Amino acid sequence: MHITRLMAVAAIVALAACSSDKVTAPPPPPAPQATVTTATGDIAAKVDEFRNSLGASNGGTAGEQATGRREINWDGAGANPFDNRNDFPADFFNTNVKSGAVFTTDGTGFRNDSTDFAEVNPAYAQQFNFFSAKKIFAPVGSNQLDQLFEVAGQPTPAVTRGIGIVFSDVDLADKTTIQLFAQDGSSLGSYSAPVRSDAAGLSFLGITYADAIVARVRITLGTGALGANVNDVSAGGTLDLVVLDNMIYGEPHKAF
Ligand SMILES: [Ca+2]
Ligand SMILES: [Ca+2]
Repeated sequence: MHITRLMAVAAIVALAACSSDKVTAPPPPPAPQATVTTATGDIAAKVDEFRNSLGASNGGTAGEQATGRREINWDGAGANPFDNRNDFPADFFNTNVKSGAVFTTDGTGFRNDSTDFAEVNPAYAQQFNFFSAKKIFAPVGSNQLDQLFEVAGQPTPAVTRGIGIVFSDVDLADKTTIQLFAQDGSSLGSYSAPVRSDAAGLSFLGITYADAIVARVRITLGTGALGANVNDVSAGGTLDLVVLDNMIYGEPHKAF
């Protein structure tokens, strides 16, 4: 009897503690609101709209700028020594050109290509197109790469408001994606590039936030890596092969 009464009291105390926790626990912070821009077919107007939403171009100006955007189009003469090879430097766009972007991949390298990757596989000349003439880009031995941000011209981690990417030859829905990560490594969300609407095959996907909260983006290109004997799903193959062209992102601001 006595023991039963004690247990009942203990249960009431435990319930009271639970109830008290519920009242005092702060509500979870709201998820940051993303603004998503997509286009396929004639994407030029939407790409310009996205550029303007980030502000004026800061080109390759070294040092953190207060506002504006950066853009990589792969076409500059400075990249010529690396064209059509498999060793494009991962930090080219914050050392040679000071645009605040560095790349990593689980593949074996990166390729900046002026031939629509025809030297990898002649069939690719019919698959891929550029948005900005005429070089396009892909990781080697993987269909995934990460972009990290640094203060322009410095090895200092940075965060950006967002990023937009032009993709070539998206055939399958929800396979070509941009996933964004905060400084603490948590995912802010994953978004899919639209399937191409015409033979020219370009798609655009851009994601921005009100504040610079993006420390890293993971870019997944279709369902497999390019290869000499690998054909696209639209050319008798089993994989959706996708490459990328212009990357447009908010000015990288020093991360704290
Ligand atoms: Ca280009
Ligand atoms: Ca494809």
